Amino acid sequence: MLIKKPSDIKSSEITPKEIYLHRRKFLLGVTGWTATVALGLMASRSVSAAGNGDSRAKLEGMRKSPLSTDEPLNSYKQITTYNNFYELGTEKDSPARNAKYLVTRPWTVAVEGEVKRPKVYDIDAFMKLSPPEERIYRLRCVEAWSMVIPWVGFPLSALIKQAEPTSNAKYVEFTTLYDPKRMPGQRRAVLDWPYVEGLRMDEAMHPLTILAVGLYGEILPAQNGAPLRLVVPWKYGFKSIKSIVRIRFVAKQPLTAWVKSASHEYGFYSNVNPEVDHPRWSQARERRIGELFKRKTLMFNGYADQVANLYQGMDLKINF
Ligand SMILES: Nc1nc2c(c(=O)[nH]1)N[C@H]1C(S)=C(S)[C@@H](COP(=O)(O)O)O[C@H]1N2
Ligand SMILES: [Mo]
Repeated sequence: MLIKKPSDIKSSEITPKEIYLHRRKFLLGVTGWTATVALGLMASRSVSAAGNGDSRAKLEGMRKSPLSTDEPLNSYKQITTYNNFYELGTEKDSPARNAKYLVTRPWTVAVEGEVKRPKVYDIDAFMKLSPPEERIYRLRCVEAWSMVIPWVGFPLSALIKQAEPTSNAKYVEFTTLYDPKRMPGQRRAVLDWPYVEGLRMDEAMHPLTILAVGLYGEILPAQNGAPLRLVVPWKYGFKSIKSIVRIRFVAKQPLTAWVKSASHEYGFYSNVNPEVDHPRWSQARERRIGELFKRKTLMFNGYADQVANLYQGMDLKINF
């Protein structure tokens, strides 16, 4: 059986981390490449489950990634109940409470713009584009807290290679679903909906940049951006846009939702940088969710060795 129902599995919030890690090693070691198939089957099975808001469909066979951090993980409960997802409400616990509204089937992802092979994918086909990996990344929110999250996903570069961008493509623009029925937070003008984010092409192609479809070995819960979200670990969390319906290749730097709403506070790059404060608070330190004392924030969220070269010659105080 590739798919386990919730009743067959111990939920990771009650599984001690050591056991989870052990089980993970086992799964990663044994099953290997059946993952793509598992994902596809899982995705079709989850059609009904996705609607009732409590699906815990298991993904198996993920490959382990050398790009993962070995820091202690935040718990499944922390990761799924302390969220920023304004389309599902602005309190930290509202995305989990409103998750039931975000029905994720049917769902399509349009890949378009400056590409030789534009395509509208059904989400289940999209998830089979590339074998999923487990990627344990730090996530640093601009609000000066952080978590360590075991994502499941594949490099954005795999999609980009399939789409074959033209030489005009300099940036990638991502757009979240606009549907106030499924995203009740969009009934209030908190942001100019839909949420839009963007990356420069070299950032999008970087091996650390992934499209996530799961976490803790299970399909992504709605509150974490189901069915598909971006994860860019060296940037503030808001760059990691959730519930994507469109990926567009463009010549000009996209006008992102946060730059549009407050360009003096949020820049296009938004690289984690302890030396550049937010106008209203310091970015020098952060609170790891679950810990008592603050820790120092690291340049590029600790990924400087891998990404600093992308910004050589740029003034990161101007390009914040
Ligand atoms: N569409 C959309 N994507 C979003 C957000 C949002 O409000 N809407 N919040 C961002 C912010 S501020 C953070 S910190 C991360 C949080 O991701 P998580 O809830 O999975 O930890 O999602 C980001 N992606
Ligand atoms: Mo954030």
